[in-house]
Amino acid sequence: MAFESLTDRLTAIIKKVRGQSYLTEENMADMLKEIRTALLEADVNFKVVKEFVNSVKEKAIGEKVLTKVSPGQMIVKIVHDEIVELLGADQCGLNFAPQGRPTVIMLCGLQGTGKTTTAGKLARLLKRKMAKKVLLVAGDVYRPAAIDQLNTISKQVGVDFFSLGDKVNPVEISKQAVKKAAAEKYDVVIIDTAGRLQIDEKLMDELVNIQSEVKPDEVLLLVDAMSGQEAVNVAKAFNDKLKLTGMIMSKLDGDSRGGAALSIKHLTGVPIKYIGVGEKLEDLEVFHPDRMADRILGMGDVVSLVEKVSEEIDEKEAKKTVNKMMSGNFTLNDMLSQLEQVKKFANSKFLKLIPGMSQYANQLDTEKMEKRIKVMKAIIDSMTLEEREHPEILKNSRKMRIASGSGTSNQEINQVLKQFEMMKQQMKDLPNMMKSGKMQSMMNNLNNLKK
Ligand SMILES: Nc1nc2c(ncn2[C@@H]2O[C@H](COP(=O)(O)OP(=O)(O)OP(=O)(O)O)[C@@H](O)[C@H]2O)c(=O)[nH]1
Ligand SMILES: [Mg+2]
Repeated sequence: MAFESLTDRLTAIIKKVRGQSYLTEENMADMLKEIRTALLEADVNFKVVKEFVNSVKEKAIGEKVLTKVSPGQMIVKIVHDEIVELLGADQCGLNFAPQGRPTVIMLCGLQGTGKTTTAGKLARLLKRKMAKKVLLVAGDVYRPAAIDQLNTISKQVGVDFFSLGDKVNPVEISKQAVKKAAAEKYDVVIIDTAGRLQIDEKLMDELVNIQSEVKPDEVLLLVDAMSGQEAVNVAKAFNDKLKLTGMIMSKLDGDSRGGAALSIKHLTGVPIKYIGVGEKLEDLEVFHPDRMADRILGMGDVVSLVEKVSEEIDEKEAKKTVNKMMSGNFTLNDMLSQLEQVKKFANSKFLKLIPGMSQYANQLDTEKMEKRIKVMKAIIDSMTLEEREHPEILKNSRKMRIASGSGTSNQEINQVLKQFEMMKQQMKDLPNMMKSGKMQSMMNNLNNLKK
């Protein structure tokens, strides 16, 4: 069962209780049972689930529920706080070395968990957000092309790259890299290491040797969110040998079993420091337990939403469009840029983070939307400025010209115009729709783009 479904499920459960004025033993038992099932299906370890459910129950019963707060609100808060507690009450950043020597970060984990990609993501983050001078070190000499992969990534990020080829052993490579970094005043050294399909002695010994040679400030384990329960055993094994300082859960964007995050934290005590939310180098986020709990509960993650949006969408541009939309001066050009943003939005999984919107996120088919937007763009590009501002002047002769200019048909142009009229109308109605919960009809219309 997917991580998203856990969100949906808990949302549904809480909705049930929300409607009731009293929290009875009976309706709480139902809810706890469903929470239990949902957590188990989301791959949270059964021991963790048992403790979790018990502690929610204890707290709920212990509290006086018949106060000003509604029972529903209370349960939401208790469940929320429990999840935060389970994930680690505070967010924790990276440990940096004291002034005068570079911080050394070693990434480890099974094959394909995202070590190399995350090395690049971390380098990008450290460079851009903290202005650090970073050296990426190719410590995987076994997989063919691993060195090239990291080299390419380092170029994309714009940080330096260190390799001694594939004939020197990774312990020596790491040692020399750190030496160079100290001499050349790098702030951070990130060592990418080799992965294995399963934990094996040789891999572990090598990692232990690198660790004792260069004494990393951070030993971070990459855990693939899709790997489910098994991830717990892997994390335990790595932690036993290496005393991990943290873990990074990758692929939380996918159809992932995020329940493992809860279990690993609970069973190993190793804090989750970052999460990977996509294949691109910017898809790394600081892990916030409270936000994650909000997300699990479907309450929306407004803070990280705002951060992301302001990073990727030009706020002024968006404001201009919104004002235009609301005032009714919405043009074809606006529609195009609007759809581009919606697409960006849906692609970046923003939708899931907006309170109440997670249930709609899966309904958007972004690929088809993309194709449709291309056609639309071709059509609009073939219009004159006047036509774009006043599509009502588009009669047959003009449409024929546009069709041949854009390689589309009369019918497709009519579709775009119809879509435009619809959106224009909806944009005017948007404030009311938000209030009256008519978002579904808007989603249906967005999906009309699919054809
Ligand atoms: N969707 C998604 N894909 C990711 C994420 N992180 C990594 N990937 C993808 O996972 C695949 C494996 O990533 P790598 O970084 O090469 O993994 P690795 O641990 O270095 O693999 P080995 O070196 O072979 O052990 C690549 O296709 C990445 O693009 C993530 O957060 N989300
Ligand atoms: Mg790799």
